[in-house]
Amino acid sequence: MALQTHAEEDRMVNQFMERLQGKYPHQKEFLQAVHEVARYVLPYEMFVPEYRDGQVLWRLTEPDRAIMFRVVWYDDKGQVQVNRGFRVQWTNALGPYKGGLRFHPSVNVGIIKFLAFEQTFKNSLTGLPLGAAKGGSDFNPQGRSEDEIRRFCQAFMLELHKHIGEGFDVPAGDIGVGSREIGFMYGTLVKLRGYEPGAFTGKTLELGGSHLRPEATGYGLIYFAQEMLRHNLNEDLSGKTALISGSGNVAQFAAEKLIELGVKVLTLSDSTGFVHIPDGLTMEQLEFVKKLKMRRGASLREFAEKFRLTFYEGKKPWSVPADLAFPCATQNEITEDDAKELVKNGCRLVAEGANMPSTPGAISIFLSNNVLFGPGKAANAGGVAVSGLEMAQNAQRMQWSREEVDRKLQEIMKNIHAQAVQFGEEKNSVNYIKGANIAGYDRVARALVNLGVI
Ligand code: NDP
Ligand code: 2IT
Repeated sequence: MALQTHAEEDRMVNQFMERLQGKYPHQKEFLQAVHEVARYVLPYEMFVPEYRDGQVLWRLTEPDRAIMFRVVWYDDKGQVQVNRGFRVQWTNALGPYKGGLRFHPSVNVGIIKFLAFEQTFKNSLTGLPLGAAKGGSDFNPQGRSEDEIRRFCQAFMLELHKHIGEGFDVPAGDIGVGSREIGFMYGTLVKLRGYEPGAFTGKTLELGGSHLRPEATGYGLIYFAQEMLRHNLNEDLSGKTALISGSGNVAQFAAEKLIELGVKVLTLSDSTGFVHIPDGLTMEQLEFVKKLKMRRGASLREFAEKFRLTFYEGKKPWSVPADLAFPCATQNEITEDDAKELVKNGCRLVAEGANMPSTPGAISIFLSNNVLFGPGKAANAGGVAVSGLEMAQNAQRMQWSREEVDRKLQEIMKNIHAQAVQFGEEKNSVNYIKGANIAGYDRVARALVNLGVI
């Protein structure tokens, strides 16, 4: 087949997106996530007759099913609260539906769809037998007591338990959901159905969780960044400076690994603002943040006050000069202007701990300025990868050592990096978005073709 011109490729991608936009005009995050994939995958799909004729990417723009439900519970004042619950099961072509649950007031069907769509390619990249899903609720845990959080989790599970299970659909955590919430939800499932540790990952060790699952996303992110630096610049992380956004699960353990590797972490942030740490975050300070953030809704202002650091209310950290940036909070947190600021200040690598934290405009700025850019579906895949290892341990009725899980996590992150390089290598650089998208797509596409048109 003749090579297509850029104009032909653009036309094909635009037509594809117009068709999708016609169906889901208001789901902007979902459309954004599909566009980022389609612009690289559609031109590739054209060259593989089984994929093209099977309209594989178009099929992958619809989930297997989307479940929406009412969650009703009593708050501490005895008042009835009503929330919306979601579970979007995208595809089980490669394994059981797999992906986290997010509790955040911004959650709606478009957000859960973008996350489940992204999860499809991410889970494929891990090389493990993992399908894709995402779920959650518009419940806001901030300022809620532990009793309220437990009651909400139980009410949420009264419906969700009908749709999940070992070997079928295996949820885990995401924003607002950590091992405590997983414990409450799994506890409800145990009460309703009996012992079934394979129905959730991200459990505590006592409940059959895996060593290193809490650390996995953050550590994996830094292992991935290490590979990027070595492959492209033949450099190590040691001695560099870094910005981190967020101060939750992913941010905390990205920071921990960076400190361990001799990197100065200059910032952390949350939904109230960011803290500047000119001398670099210490382990003692990080322990304080971990404890502080166990209280959902606690502001980093308390951390700044305790250690006499400057807190920038309502601001993001991207204007602080640093070598590396790790967005670990939420979607679209790096705008085009933020990206320009990062480039102007000499940032050389951005690796996404969060899902889709960079806007399309920001990504263009990074790519056109030769900033090494590691997209979330590759860079943050360590979390779901160790979830996959947790499922393997549960199936074996075994618990592997921390060292063994860490070894496997490092191997998986190296392998994801190698796949992204294989499919993303360009003349003088690696386009990691292209590489991750095509490599992730290729494995799931092959599975879908082998399964027939279903
Ligand atoms: P947490 O709930 O533990 O932490 C989230 C952090 O991001 C908090 O500091 C929170 O601030 C901040 N944040 C959340 N929403 C916003 C917002 N709208 N504006 C500003 N700050 C915000 O979640 P995780 O660390 O688990 O998740 C962070 C990101 O990483 C998400 O994009 C998630 O999808 C992604 N991810 C998570 C994985 C995991 O295993 N947990 C795996 C792969 C990706 P505050 O404390 O004020 O609420
Ligand atoms: O975005 C993600 O990959 C996660 N929140 C983790 C999913 C999982 O099933 O471990």
